[in-house]
Amino acid sequence: MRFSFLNVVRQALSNNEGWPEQWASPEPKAAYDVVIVGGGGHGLATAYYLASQLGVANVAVLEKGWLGGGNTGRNTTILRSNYLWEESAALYEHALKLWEGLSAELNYNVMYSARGVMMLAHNVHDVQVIRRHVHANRLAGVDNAWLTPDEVKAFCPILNISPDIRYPIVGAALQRRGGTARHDAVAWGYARGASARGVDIIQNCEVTGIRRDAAGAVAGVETTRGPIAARKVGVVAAGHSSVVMAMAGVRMPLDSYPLQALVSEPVKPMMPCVVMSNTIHAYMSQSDKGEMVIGAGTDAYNSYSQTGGLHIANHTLEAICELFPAVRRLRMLRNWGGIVDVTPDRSPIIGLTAVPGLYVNCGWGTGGFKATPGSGHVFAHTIARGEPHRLAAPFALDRFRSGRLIDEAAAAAVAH
Ligand code: FAD
Ligand code: PYC
Repeated sequence: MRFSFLNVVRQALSNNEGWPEQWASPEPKAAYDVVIVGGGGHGLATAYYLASQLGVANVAVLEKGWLGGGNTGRNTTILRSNYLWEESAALYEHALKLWEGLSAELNYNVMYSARGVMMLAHNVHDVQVIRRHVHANRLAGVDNAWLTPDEVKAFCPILNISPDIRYPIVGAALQRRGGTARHDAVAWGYARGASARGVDIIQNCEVTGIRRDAAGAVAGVETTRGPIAARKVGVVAAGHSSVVMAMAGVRMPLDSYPLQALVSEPVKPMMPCVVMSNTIHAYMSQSDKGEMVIGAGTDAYNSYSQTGGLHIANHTLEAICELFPAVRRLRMLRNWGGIVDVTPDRSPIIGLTAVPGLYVNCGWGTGGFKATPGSGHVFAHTIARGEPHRLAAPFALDRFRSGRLIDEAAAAAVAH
């Protein structure tokens, strides 16, 4: 059933009891044309575009837990495309353009809000790096502007721009088209759209092995719900990508770290934009419910624990209290972590592998939510055609052999 004014009124009159399930939950079939491992936003978007644009609907998305229960439902929802290199700016800009029309495309409100993302500079080094990004972005046709401290204050009045604090604000970059979206709505919207087009969405189904035929090509997967045959398998498992890829004998250049976030009790609207500081590993925005959404940096060691060190969160809160004195007395409601998959050059890996039929989309680290629609779109093309999409080509796994790295360490948020 479509979400329309008429249907909303009809359902309201019948106590909202007539809405159907948003996606079907079938038993897995014995075989599919394509199996996607991972029911986060990227995996679901891939399945959606395979079915909606590429005529490949005999697809299963296998998720070991619940949809969006990985980093998709754990992230702080910041969207922007202000990356340094042309390859990255093109990919993230492709995603940002898709965000702009996504609610209409999916007939599902993903609550995209272009409220502006400001990245603070605190010292001379920050100024040089951030201004370089502003110039590079403008040359690539991506909106970004340099602000003085007074302009920063005008854009976000609760910021403390006193020069006498530990982390003084000496300027900032502002991407006005950046903003936020509702994270789980993105997973649900893509799941609903994919399911309506014939994709099987299978939760509580962990992939435990990748089967290969005598020639070494992919033949299917082993799962906790039995074997499933498929000639094409796309791995989109974020922090567990290296674990899943190892099942096919492929070693990935990835480190998995905890990254954590917190939300405060809800308060009336006090913050009109997103503010990030990579230097001090702290950023904040306000959710539509009124909670202040705060994020920290990655832990300094590898781990698969979805928590993160207390000292990391404490450090972030100290910085947040200094930058935003108005939030000092707020109580924190929840704190959680996700496992982020970080590559040596802080850019994602999208494409084919040395194993015929095995495709991978990972390495989004601390910054992949913003890429969800673009990532799914280019990965779907890559899987359907058996060759990299034009925007995905620079992000192939073999760049770690050829040396054609795309170093985005300075653009990656929380400076991991
Ligand atoms: P996920 O949503 O993690 O999906 C992968 C799925 O694979 C999981 O659901 C997992 O259960 C499943 N899976 C794993 N192994 C198996 C298996 N063997 N079998 C079946 N399923 C399996 N990015 C931004 O752009 N902006 C932000 O503000 C931002 N903030 C962040 C804040 C935090 C605290 C965290 C943790 C991350 C943040 N990110 C942010 C990064 C972003 O969340 C991720 O890059 C993005 O969500 C990755 O999406 P995904 O679909 O690839 O991964
Ligand atoms: O990539 O913009 C980002 C981001 C912000 C917080 C975590 N990641």
